Amino acid sequence: MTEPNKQLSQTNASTHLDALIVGAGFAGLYMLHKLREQGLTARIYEAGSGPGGTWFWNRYPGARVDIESMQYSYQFSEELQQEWEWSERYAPQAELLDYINHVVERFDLARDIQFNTRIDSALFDEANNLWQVSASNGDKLSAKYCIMATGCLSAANKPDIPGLSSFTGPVYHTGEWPHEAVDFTGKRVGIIGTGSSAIQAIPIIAEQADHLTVFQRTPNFSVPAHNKALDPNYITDIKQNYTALRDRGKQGFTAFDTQSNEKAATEMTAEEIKAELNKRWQMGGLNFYGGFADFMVNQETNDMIADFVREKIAQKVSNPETAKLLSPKTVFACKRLCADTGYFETYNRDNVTLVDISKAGISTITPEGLKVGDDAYTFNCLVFATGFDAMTGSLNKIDIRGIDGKTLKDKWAAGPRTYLGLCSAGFPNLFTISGPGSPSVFTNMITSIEQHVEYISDIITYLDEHKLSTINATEEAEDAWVNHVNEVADGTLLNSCSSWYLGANIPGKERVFMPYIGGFPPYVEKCEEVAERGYEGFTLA
Ligand code: NA7
Repeated sequence: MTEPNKQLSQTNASTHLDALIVGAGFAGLYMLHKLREQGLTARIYEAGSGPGGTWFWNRYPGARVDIESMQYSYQFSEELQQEWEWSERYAPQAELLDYINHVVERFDLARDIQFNTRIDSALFDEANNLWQVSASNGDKLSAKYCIMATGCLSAANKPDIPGLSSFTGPVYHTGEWPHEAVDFTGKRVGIIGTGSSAIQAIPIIAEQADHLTVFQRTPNFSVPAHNKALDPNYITDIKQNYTALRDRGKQGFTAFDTQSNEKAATEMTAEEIKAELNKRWQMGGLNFYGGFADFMVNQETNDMIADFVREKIAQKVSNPETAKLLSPKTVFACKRLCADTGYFETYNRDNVTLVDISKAGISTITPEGLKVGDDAYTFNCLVFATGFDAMTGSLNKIDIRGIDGKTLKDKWAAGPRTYLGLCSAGFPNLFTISGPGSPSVFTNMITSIEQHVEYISDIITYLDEHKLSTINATEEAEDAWVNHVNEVADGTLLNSCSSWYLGANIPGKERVFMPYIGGFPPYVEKCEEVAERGYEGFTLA
């Protein structure tokens, strides 16, 4: 370990750190704070010009979190959770960014963050047990630990459609939205994609634009968010009992409190089922997941929920043909459930057109629009709401080489392989926060991030206390974990469609269910068991 609390005043060539952290989102920021508390030298490298990760980049109209703000926040600091005031049930992007900036200031984090700089490569130096790292600004660093806090949904998916460069108007991607407000007033807009981002953006763009054309490949299930201003009494009540809410959250499958019904639909009467569906629809948002314990594994239950949502869509959309096109045919929640504000109703507007591209596909982008088969559509602005190369995209952009110079990208060519979503065999002292193979996107990300950060921090303390240099997952433990992750996914209905969970949205990407879908509590239990057994499944040297 280097000198305790030694701070790096500025970046320079050949800096040595105890830990290098990549990414200044929720994960990287808490990791930095935690390691500093341990007396380690740590520094974040961040590609963006500010902190925030997802909430720094996704500034599209309507961007907001789909987990209730009172739960989608850090819980490591009681003072922080008491002092921060959320204004809405689901915080909008700007407020989330304010919160993140407040955290940065409160814990004095900015002095150890290098913004506007990408990490290009991280090579494990076996002779010295150090990571040798190069950054886009020319910095060369060595670090004992390399911590990838690169996010699950941070590498934008930009489909390579012929003719794109010929388009004469502005082109936007929801995940890389400009910092200045984009005004669509009087414009004709085309938007590709109907996932969560599009479902949030479409109602707002439709209100501004002269005309909006939505190009849909696959319709998505969406339930009303029922967003609203938060009642101060409600906030006070939660703050007085915050620990209880957080505990309930951590005991739940998704690591947030959905007031879940523990019963499977098969254990309920027809009246109880009807009442539960109506109750969940009224609650709105991702609380909908908490309705029936068996919705991911029982086809009949899943069909019944799917039919209920399809009926709601039919009631909301006046044109039956449009309603049919907007009705998903897949398993309910096979793609991540969306939470909307007036999404389906937007298609009742005269200035909105839905175009089905599931059969013909977009053949070419033209200077004034695009073509689907032989049909031409014209617009002045084009929005890609086409999502992300999830879970592995950002890691694969970095040249990461472990023992014997093997690259992580090659190792993961047939799908990511990790032990607990934290480490990959052959890459000692390299950690991924909420990496593939961890519950991550199936949970409240902030709670999962905190669990990972604290776990990594404990590992580092353990290594220091036992005067050990490296921790490396064994191939056997990794194989067993990968098999377990696959088995759990295979036992559900969720690998039946082309979702980003499977990497199926990216041409050429291996189809492997990437997140761990066994639930937050069993995952934490497994991590604790591993630690109690002296980090079973890892080689400590
Ligand atoms: P998503 O959910 O991956 O949605 C992307 C959308 O873009 C989806 O409708 C895709 O259709 C569509 N898409 C992607 N590539 C193409 C091409 N090449 N042509 C036409 N349409 C395409 O991304 P979001 O940003 O909305 O949300 C990501 C997550 O962020 C979300 O799940 C929440 O967790 C928050 P497809 O379904 O692949 O047919």
